[in-house]
Amino acid sequence: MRRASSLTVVVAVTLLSLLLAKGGEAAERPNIIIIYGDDIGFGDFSCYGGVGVDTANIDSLAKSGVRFLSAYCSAATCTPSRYSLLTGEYAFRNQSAQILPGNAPLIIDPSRPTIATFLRDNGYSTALVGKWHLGLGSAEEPLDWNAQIEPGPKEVGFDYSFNMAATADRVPSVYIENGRIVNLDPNDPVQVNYEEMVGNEPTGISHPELLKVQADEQHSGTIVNGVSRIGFMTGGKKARFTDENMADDYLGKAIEFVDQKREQPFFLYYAPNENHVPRVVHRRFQGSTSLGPRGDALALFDWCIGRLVESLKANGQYDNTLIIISSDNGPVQFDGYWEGAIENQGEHKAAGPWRGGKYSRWEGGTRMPLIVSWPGNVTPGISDALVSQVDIYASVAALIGQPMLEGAGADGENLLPALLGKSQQGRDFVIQEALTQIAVRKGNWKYIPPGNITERGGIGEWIRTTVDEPGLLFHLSEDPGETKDLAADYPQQVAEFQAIIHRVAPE
Ligand code: NG6
Ligand code: CA
Repeated sequence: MRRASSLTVVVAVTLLSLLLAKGGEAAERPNIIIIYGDDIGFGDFSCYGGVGVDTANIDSLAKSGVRFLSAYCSAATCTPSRYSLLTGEYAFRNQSAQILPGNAPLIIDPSRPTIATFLRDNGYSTALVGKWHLGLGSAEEPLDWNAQIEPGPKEVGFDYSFNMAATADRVPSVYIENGRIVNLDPNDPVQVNYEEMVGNEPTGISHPELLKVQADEQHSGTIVNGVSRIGFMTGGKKARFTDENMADDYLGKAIEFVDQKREQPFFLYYAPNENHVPRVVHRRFQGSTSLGPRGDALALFDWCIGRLVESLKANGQYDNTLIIISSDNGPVQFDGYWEGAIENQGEHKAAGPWRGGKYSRWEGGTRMPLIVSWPGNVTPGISDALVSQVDIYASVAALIGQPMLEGAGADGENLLPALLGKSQQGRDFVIQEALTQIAVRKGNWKYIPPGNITERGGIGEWIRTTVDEPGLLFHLSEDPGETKDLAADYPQQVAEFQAIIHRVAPE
């Protein structure tokens, strides 16, 4: 038998890899990046009508990708939404999936496979960079912050992690890399307490003169970097983060991770702090928008996305990377710190046309910006398909053509064709949650069962609305502001919603 010449071999191998890259294996195993903003509302990006802040990098991905108008996060606060995104299960099924203190134990049972576990088991290299807020350590014993911090991201599927424990406004104000506090001096151990003071460091109450930004009582615990936080910590002086550098720190780690993954498909869950409080951004961005620190943080978020995309392009990874951009809950202006967000918002409508924002069962609480980009593989456009972040896991499983792992959350639907802009067909209805109470959107209708609705009002103010029997019913396309309750006029419609709730979310 004649041996193939080396030229023939080279040609064959090249053809084969081209084939794989085009329609075969490589195309079904794109890199996947979920960029998860914090407290960013439906109307915050310029492509969604935001004014006073230019999100050119996000807008450009939206233009070549799909921009969704009826996309939802699972809840109007962080922890439950992140829980649903990773598990594919509605958060109201897990009683612990509520805003967590910084020293809460991990609320995802490590025996339950997340989207990260799933992708890791299917050959992906997986990473978390940024905000976690799903708890660390086990519920059985108090966490020692100075040892290996586990279980945590690794035990629920992330090969690599560089994260803060909870939020930037909660202690401990340190980064954790692969379960270890970064720059921890063993002679200066970290202690964290949410009930009482630990150590003798200044707090927002004892030393207000040390503060860069004034805070409410809740945010007046230990002062780190001139910002008082929720909770108390002591020790770990060298390990504490600097808010002004946080976006750059996370971006640096995200870029480092993707740079290393040129041969293996990767999944990056990139969760920057922006636009959560405290909004203490880098000097480069201070005053860069007309909206004050809240707008500056949005501009910074957009800039980070631009740099990440640039780096994917430089590495030749961009065309084979599915990028999903969204947020964990609706917007809030004042959330504990006097940053001027209300005073400076001008014409900008952070929740777009929707009522309410973070914490609330009004649309603004959970109706999110969502952009899906994957050059050559999405049909660019604007989509009104009803999709929820709880569907991302099942859709990604469909994308790579593998069944979800046993024990995965069962609330998600495979909406891959909709997410790729190939179909306008979304889910039939979606459950929205806010502070453990729910609402349902189906078609043009939205139903809010009896209970109450909580939202932030002005500075330091909360608004609570009581919802009586039989609940509130709104027609969203005719009444996006949820002002005209039609429950009394459409009892049949209300009954249909109640049946959905009875079936999907029984008490
Ligand atoms: C709330 C905090 C708020 C913010 C939120 C969590 C008070 C009064 N408010 O409890 O400032 O930290 O929790 O935000 O403490 S989230 O986006 O992580 O859900
Ligand atoms: Ca949030």
